[in-house]
Amino acid sequence: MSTGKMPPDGAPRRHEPDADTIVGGILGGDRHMLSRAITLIESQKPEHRQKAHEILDRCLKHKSVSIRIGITGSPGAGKSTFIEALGEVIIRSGLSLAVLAIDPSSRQTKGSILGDKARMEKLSGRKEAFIRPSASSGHLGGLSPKTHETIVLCEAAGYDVILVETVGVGQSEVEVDTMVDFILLLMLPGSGDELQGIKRGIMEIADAIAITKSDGAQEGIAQLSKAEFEAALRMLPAKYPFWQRSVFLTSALGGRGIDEVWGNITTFIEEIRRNGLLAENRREQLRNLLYGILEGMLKKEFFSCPDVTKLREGIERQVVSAELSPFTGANRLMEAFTRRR
Ligand SMILES: Nc1nc2c(ncn2[C@@H]2O[C@H](COP(=O)(O)OP(=O)(O)OP(=O)(O)O)[C@@H](O)[C@H]2O)c(=O)[nH]1
Ligand SMILES: [Mg+2]
Repeated sequence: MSTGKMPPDGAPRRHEPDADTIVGGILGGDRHMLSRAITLIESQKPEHRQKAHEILDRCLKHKSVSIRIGITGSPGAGKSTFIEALGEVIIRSGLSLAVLAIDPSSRQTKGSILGDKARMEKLSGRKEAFIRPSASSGHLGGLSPKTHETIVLCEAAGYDVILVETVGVGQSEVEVDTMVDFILLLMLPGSGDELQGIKRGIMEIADAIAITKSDGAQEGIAQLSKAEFEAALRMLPAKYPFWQRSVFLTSALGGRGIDEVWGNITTFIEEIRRNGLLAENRREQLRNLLYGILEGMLKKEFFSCPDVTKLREGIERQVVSAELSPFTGANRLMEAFTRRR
């Protein structure tokens, strides 16, 4: 191996490009620089966060208006495989795409992340596609302001379509709704009974539903599910006055229904471009990002405040043993925080 890259003392040289170089790279379509910037965003180190924000500030000025789509559904619903098939359709229509596959921390294992990438094997080999599996922590469903910041970077890099894969665990869909323009809900054939519980909330924010794996022995049951979902949608209040939500039968393996779903998405996007909702979405999404970041900062500041740390354990113990009400406990901690220094 050549030693030309090693400094004289033999220690490996750590060449960390500066913010300018990274921004230049991102704007020039260098996916290696894009990956690097995303890693900085995901880092917990303050100096990385600082650099990430410098990069983001500059990228925000350059970003294009992409089509942002959330793909959500239960674990194993077929999201990654669906994205692989949809990605091909998107590329064929002449567009480029970035896929952010968010892995909730509860399933944060190397295996599942690599698995995701393997399921998008064809897509990850395409120059028009950028795939970033990311295991984010702390947020239910894995979505956080960091996901939104990553979307901004991908837009600066010029990707026309951004797909965000999230596992439907209740909270994550609500969060994805604050950063994308269209939400596609993927449901398995025969999952109609899930409509009673938590999934009802998910349906309310979906802009279309695809019944996945509608192939082979599942065909018949998929047909039945389609009718069930259509009936359920009719009972829900409309999300937008101009949009009728559709249910599609799809099979990522056989390519069934994928073109139709893409057609549905592009029709929706054309409509919201025309009626001004897309621009309004972007404003609202930025507003949400502002408060999301601020909330994160406040939380961090609060829990790292020495006065709070000193009192916290004792107050928690008193609350748990019912000596103190949670309200009084919270108030005491807040007082310690606001009177700090
Ligand atoms: N028959 C059939 N099987 C499919 C289809 N799409 C996906 N599968 C299978 O379903 C399984 C799960 O697919 P994934 O794409 O990994 O599902 P996912 O929703 O991304 O899963 P998580 O990310 O783990 O939540 C895999 O074994 C796929 O091969 C399909 O269209 N037809
Ligand atoms: Mg997946």
